[in-house]
Amino acid sequence: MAGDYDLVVVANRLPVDRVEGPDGTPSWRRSPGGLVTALEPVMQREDGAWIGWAGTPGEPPEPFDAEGVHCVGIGLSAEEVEDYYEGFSNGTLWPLYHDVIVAPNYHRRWWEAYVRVNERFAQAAAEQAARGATVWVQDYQLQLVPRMLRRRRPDLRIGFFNHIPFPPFEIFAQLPWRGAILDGLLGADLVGFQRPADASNFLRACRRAMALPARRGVVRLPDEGDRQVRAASFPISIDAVALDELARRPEVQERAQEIRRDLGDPQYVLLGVDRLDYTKGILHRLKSFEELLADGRVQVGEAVLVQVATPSRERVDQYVQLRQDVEVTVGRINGTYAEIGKAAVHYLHHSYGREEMAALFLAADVMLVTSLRDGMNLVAKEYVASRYDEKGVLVLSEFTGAADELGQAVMVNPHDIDGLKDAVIRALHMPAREAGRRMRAMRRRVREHDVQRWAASFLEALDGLGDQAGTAIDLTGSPAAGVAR
Ligand code: GDG
Repeated sequence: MAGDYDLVVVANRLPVDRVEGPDGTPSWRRSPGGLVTALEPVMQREDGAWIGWAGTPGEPPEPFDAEGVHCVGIGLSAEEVEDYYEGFSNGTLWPLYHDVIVAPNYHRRWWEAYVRVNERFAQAAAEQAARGATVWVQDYQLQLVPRMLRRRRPDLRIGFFNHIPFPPFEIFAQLPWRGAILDGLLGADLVGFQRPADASNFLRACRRAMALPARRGVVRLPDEGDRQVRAASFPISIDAVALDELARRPEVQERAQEIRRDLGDPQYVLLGVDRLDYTKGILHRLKSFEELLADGRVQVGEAVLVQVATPSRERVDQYVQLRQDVEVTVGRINGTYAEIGKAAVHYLHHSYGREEMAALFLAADVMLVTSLRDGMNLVAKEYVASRYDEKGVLVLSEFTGAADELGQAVMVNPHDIDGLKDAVIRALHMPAREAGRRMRAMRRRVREHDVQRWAASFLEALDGLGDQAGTAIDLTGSPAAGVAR
């Protein structure tokens, strides 16, 4: 029952969005995500297939080819979208894995849907993968797929990458289905995480919940002939060169100047760009800015905060609540401090094109990334990659994966509002030479560790494991992955 594809990516979403032409004819356009950028070259070279949900409930589209990738759609009923996606993925796992910032909900019906949908993804992967192929499963929505796939196809080489944090065992232990999730992941040959700390948390969970020998980045499975599963960190990144080039375009630079003019030519532009998600620390950011205005340490007209909050998961209760809280807070700040023609906060609840994002990054003197917990945070890296002029200061939460790499940012603990306020003032007043030195160092890091290198290092590590007859994958660059203890 083997298929034709030597490399199969399994992700919650397909790498394309459905668009309708003026006459109503549907077509597929590449979605802007980093994962697509990272994998596109290798998918094209390796005869790759991509398995994912098309993003709307109902029957899946027929398999189709787009941008050199064979796309296989998975169908989800409206009820499965509610239970598997909004429910178990985003109402249980997402808050649990982000240190229970909000309380996770545990519902057996959600779990049953998660199992059922994971089976469907695993079955599709089993049908597409050629004998000895490599299958790369992405993220927390599909943690059971590695095991389900191995049962069907023991000949495959299976990798899994978790884009969000893996929590400490004391938190993970809450999950009623913790053993099943770990067993699901242990179906893989290689389990990748953003930070070494996430890999360590996973290994500890294997020891504590499964009583398995798990040391020095390897879990041994005595019941499976001592098969070994490797766990390591592979910090994800962005297409740094593409963003640098975009930011250098004259029309993007002009747009950046126009944005500053439209904001009333303030001395300081502060910027936040996030999905509207409670993990991103948007309320903490707003509170510190409000207090700086109240204390008179920044003045309206002199400084303005632009907050892009991209709509996200709008049917999940906690996101409805967050949106209300953010909008009440922005309204209060502007009501109290704004003057006619001089807003304190520009709150933008929409998503923008890549050019506009690059122009916003260029227009911002200070970028505020204040996540309470974040697997990586690509926005921090995107800001750095756009600043070809070596200007601008990044204020970065220590609770992001990016903080492991961007040590020259102004680091903050977003829970410490006084510390956050001081960090913002420090960023606003940082001498240009110091800001330039820090930005140069961060730019070097992001350029050298880009998303292509991330994908190559994961696939190389996977390819170098085990004795299954995997197809060798031709990749350039050979960065060492971090091994967790
Ligand atoms: C998860 C993990 C991890 C946002 N608004 C617009 C827009 N974006 C783009 C950003 C960035 C991406 O979306 C968001 O990535 P982040 O990494 O910041 O955050 P999550 O969405 O939470 O992603 C995270 C990531 O997976 C990858 O592994 O880093 O920790 O939570 O690229 O630029 N892009 C455009 N318009 C918008 O309005 N074009």
